[in-house]
Amino acid sequence: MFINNIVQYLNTEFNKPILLDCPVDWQMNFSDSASPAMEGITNFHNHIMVVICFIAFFVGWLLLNCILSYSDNKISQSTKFTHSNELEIIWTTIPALILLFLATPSFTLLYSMDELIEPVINFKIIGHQWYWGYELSDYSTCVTGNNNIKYNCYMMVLEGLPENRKGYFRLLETNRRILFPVKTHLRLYVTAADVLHSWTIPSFGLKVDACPGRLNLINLFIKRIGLYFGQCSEICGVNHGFMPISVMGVDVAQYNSYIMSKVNWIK
Ligand SMILES: [Cu+2]
Repeated sequence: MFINNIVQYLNTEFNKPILLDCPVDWQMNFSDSASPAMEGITNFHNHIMVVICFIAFFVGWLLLNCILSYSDNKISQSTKFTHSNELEIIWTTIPALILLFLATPSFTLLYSMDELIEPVINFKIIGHQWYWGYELSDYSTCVTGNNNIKYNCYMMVLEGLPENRKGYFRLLETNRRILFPVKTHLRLYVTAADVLHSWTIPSFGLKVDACPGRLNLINLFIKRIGLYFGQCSEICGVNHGFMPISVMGVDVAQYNSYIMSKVNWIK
């Protein structure tokens, strides 16, 4: 009963809901990446895990050796060892080199995510207690010669989902899905109307604080068509867990026809 025309439009277009990036039971790893930023994060995670495993095993081995060598019956041998310049140099330089080895890709990733690229579309995101509001102004005006597109996305309750509920997710579906074109540079402006919120989509590697009175901007480049989910990630009140984000990445042509069809769709 809450299904609006966007969902219907998408469903008729694709003939079925596309399920690419939903969370799965007992998920251990990241969501599949859908943006260069998330690819970078996943690669960095893999890189750092190698170092973490090495350190964990090495420190574990050292501890075990200490326990075995410094036992009561060997204490006379170990007390003779008091000082070593060589050892101090080694245990200072090696961790410093490891930190350098981690810092280089970390900063590279951080600054590459902050890079400002001329966006095709500017999109405003406003956090409310407890739903998300969206605004598209420049692009819709440009394409349609008309007004802004503004809408709010509320979570769909279980009873609001379609009959069979197949392909729909409890606590993740919204009455309207945000539509983004893929392979297009987007810029998101994130703010809040009341308290702190955080707009998050794990598959995009995005997490932007929505602060009242402040505009945070972030770039987004979606690499593939799909349905992406996220949730508010800054505790914002009693219904914080019930303001999900549902994004559909579609072809540019499809996106344009959607914008054209929404010329008078202003709320
Ligand atoms: Cu929240």
